[in-house]
Amino acid sequence: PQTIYLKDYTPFGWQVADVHLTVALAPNATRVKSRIHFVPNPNAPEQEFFLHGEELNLIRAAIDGEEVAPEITPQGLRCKVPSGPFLWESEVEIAPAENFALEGLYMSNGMYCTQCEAEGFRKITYYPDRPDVMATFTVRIEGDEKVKLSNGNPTDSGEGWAEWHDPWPKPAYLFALVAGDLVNHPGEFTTRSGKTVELNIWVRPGDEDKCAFGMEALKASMKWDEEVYGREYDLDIFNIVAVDDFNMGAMENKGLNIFNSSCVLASPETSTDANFERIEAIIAHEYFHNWTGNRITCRDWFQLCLKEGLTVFRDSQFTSDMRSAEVKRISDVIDLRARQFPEDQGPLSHPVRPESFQEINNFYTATVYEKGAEVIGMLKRLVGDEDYAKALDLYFERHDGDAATIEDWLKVFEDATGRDLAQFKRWYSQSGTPHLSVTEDHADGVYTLTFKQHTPPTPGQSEKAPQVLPIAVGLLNPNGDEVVPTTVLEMTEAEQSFSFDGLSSKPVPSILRGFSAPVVLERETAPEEKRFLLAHDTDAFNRWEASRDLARACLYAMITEGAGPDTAWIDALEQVVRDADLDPAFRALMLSLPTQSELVQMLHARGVTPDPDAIYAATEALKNAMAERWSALLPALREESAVTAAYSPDAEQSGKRALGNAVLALQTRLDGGKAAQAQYDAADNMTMQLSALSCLISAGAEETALAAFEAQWKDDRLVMDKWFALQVAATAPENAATRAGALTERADFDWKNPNRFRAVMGSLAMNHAGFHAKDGSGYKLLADWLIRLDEKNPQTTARMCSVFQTWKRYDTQRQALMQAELERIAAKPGLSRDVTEMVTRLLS
Ligand code: BAL
Ligand code: ZN
Repeated sequence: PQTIYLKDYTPFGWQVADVHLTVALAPNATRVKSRIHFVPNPNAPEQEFFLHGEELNLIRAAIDGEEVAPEITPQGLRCKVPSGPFLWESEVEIAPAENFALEGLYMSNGMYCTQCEAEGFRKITYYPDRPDVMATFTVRIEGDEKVKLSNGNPTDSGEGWAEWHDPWPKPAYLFALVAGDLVNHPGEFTTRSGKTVELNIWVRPGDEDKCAFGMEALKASMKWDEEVYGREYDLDIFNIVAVDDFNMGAMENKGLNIFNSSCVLASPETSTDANFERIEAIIAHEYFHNWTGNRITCRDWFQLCLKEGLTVFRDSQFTSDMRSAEVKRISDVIDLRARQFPEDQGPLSHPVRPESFQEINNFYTATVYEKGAEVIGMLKRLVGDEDYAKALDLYFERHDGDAATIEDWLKVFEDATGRDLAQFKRWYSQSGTPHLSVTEDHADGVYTLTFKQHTPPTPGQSEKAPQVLPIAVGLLNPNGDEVVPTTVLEMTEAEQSFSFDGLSSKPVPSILRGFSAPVVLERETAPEEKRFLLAHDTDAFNRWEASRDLARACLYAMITEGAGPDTAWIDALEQVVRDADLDPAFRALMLSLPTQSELVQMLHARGVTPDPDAIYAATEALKNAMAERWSALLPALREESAVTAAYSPDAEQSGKRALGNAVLALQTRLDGGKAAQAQYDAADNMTMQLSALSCLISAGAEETALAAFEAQWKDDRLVMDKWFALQVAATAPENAATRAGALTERADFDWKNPNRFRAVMGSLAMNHAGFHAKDGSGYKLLADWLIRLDEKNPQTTARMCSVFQTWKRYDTQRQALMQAELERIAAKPGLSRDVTEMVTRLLS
């Protein structure tokens, strides 16, 4: 496959004045006619006229009304064109019913829908399918389907046809079309300038009762973006459509957002609290793209983080405002460490703005999204809230209607704040996770912290330069009072000291408050100091982190030295967990132990080969010790966290349920599932039902509940995804691969549906010791299915290959087994470009 480089960027030779499409729908023979006005681009070098196009059957092409015979290649077509402006017309035929890649125009449960980002539009018609070519679109849809939707505003319709016009110039990746027998949940929003916007969530008949929450989340997002970023909606209508077969979570097509049904449909009976929160965040994320992504888009796909990092940052701000900012921050860091850190520290490591790719779909990663958002968080911390707001205003003012770059983005901050961001820009070009170490000194009333940073080499980058690190620090005196409130130290050197005067006694530092930079903090601290911070730190993140550090240290000793559980930590934690003045959601997070992925990273960083079975055994032993030590406390905690009011997915109730269910998991270790069975039987919402089921599976006491759950929910695809997933994720490691394999034998294992495939195979990878079973059965099962799925859906297959990204960290036997599976995948004849790139990088 061809490698594409950022340095080779060249503008397209023509601008597109407007696009008219007529799409005549038929499952196996949809006809797409295009009429496109091209005008030579004065800012582009001379070039041949090339339009992208893949898997299209060209029926006719004409220039200014005269038929032409272009040269067709697997990637598109070349044609001789006039030197001035001209009208291009083409007609192609495509088969949406045979499109299982779910890119371009395809069918899902009888409805037509599209996914064009990144490069799917070229599977619909011949076009310069690149984000810097922006045009207005007029779309006519012909077909018998009751509902026919496209971008922009509806302009006209009649029996068997509907027309839409999008007045905002956009790249082709934001094109969308939906047609089907759908029903809508309507709503309305009045913008701050008094314009009424029609809102709809379109679903399959039967799902109408699962739209109300999404609609409220949409309205809240629209209001929030006006209040916080001054951004108003710009069309008469905003449509959301739920689709069952979808590769990603959702897509921000202009005025017509298409959602994986799992990311929009919600009801208390079928969705967990976590589902509700995620749905709220994704609806906000896609809506926020209307400005950060659509009105201002990316010049090329290397700039993906320009819209994704910023929009993830914005949606995390939104969730922080809607719920608890502290809980959101801790949850984001758990996620960053579980997904982005391993990526940044392994063979798939790449900069937030990559400089080359073969298949752009492989770069919709935690690095581009989540580290991209962290970079913006650091920028905001460095310039301050006021200057951040000034810079964003300037960004919207200066670049509205542009296809912009990271250079444009940083220039706005430089111009708005007078700062030089040349060094800060390394966050976009340098891959890898910086390690930050710190030593302290106290003499003559002066307390000094000395930091050292270094970033280990990553693929293609052996030498690393120092990054700009905003290090938020607070100091506590020995009584636990804060003597220096949170202060941001700006580190720019490889080694740098910062001093604080007037401190007669040596303070206790709270370093990297709020996880102010995405680094690995290396600091050997006495357990007493950690317990002190656990008890006294005013920064919620660092309070949580102090406990996490103690848990990591305890598990390290258990794994490597066969030590027993750290009862001093368990007792210190108890004080926090039983503190009724603290948010129950925070207390629930305090109860969660380091993820297996986090432990693998820690062991690897300390030169210990991680043994998945030992990690599992130590974690189990620690949980058992917590349960036993707190046997009297647990029932009281569950009572305290009981919710008696009618179900609401709000932060308050869901926090209580999170605490209660974390406690239930511990209780199950003492009673073998008795309390869990009682909760299962009494549950009237999915959060309580599913947590109870999870506990029963962990206890090996699930047979009755599992069957009851299946009988109750067999007709609900999204709930059954949970049933599939939980059995594999929560089962004992020795059963995981067998169980996953057995589930794939079922008639309702619809493996072409990405949600169902991920429910089983993604959960297998999540069952760490199960996936890494010594006999290689987990690896083999997954590889068998990846090979099979690649023939239908390369994008989902390629994403799932990343579960092998830590393969070189394990013992030689496991390494050899994983390498063999990766090589088996690589050797598959006809392997997709997507998967070829992934396995090549993994094996390099
Ligand atoms: N643009 C792809 C889906 C998302 O990030 O919103
Ligand atoms: Zn996005």
